[in-house]
Amino acid sequence: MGAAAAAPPPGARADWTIDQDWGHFTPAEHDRWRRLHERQMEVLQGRACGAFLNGLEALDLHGSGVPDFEVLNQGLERLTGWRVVAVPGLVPDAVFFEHLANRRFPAGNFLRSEAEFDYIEAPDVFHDVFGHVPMLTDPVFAAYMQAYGEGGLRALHLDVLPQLARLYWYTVEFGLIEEPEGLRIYGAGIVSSPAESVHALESPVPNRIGFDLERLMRTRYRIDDFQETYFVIGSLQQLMDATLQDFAPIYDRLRGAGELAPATVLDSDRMVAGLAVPV
Ligand code: HBI
Ligand code: FE
Repeated sequence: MGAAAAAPPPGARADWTIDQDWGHFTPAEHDRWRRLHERQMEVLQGRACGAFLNGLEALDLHGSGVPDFEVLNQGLERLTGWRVVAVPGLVPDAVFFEHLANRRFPAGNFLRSEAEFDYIEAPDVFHDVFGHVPMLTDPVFAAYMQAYGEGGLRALHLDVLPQLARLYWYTVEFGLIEEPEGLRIYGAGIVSSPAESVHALESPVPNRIGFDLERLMRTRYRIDDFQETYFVIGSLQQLMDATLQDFAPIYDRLRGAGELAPATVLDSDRMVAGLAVPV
C-alpha cells in the first residue's frame, strides 16, 4: 500500500462517510436545487445522452429539491446495486477507489452558495447527484465505474495515478458519446454546467477526438476552464471493454511516452465533428 490514507475529518466515519441528515438542507437550498435543475433541463434536451435522461426519469429526479439519499438509494440500488453515500468533500484517492469498487458513489454533502450558482470548483451535491448519479442507472456504465474503482485500488502502489485520473476526467467527468441522433454528453462535469453543455457539443474551439485509451491517458487537463479537448466514445460498452484489458503493459508504455498538452492533436487522432446546430 502507498502512504497510509489520511485520517478522516472530525465527525466522519473511517471510510470518510457522514450521515446526509437530509433535514439539514434549508428551504432556500431546496429552492436553489430546483433552479439549478430547471436551468439544466432547458439545456440538456437534445444534448444529454439517452442513458442520462433515462436515469433522471428512473430515479424520479425531477428537481423538487435536494434528493433524500434514503429515497434515492431505494431506486438506485434496485436498478444497478449502486448507492450514494454522503461525504464532507473530496476524499483521498484510496478511499474514493474503495467506494467505487463497492458500488458506493461519494457525494459532497453541501450545496453551492447563491454566489457560486454558476460555478463551484469542489464537487457539491448538485454536481455529484445531478451530474453523476443518473448514469449509474445504466448497467454498463455502472459496471465501468466499479471497474474503475477496482483498477484504482490495484494501481495505488504504482506511480500511475495521474494517468488514471485523466481516464476519469476525460470519460466520467467530460466524456462525449456518439449516438444515432448525434453527438451527446455523458460526462458529469459537462452535464451539470449550462455553458459547457453547449460549448462541448457546438463550439468550434475544442478538439473532439475519438476515444483511444492510451492517447487519452497521456493527455493533461485543466480544471479551471472549459476543456480544450473532449474524447468521444461510440458506446458505453466501448468504455467498459477498455477496462477489461491488462493495464500493466499500458502503464509500461505510458511511462515511456511523453505527456501531451490538453490542446494537442496527433496525426493518428480521429477527429469528430461537433453537433450541427439547427439554424
Ligand atoms: N473525492 N468526493 C470525491 N469526489 C471525487 O470526484 C473525487 C474524490 N477523490 C479523488 C478523485 N475524485 C479523483 O482523483 C479521481 O480521479 C480518482
Ligand atoms: Fe465529479
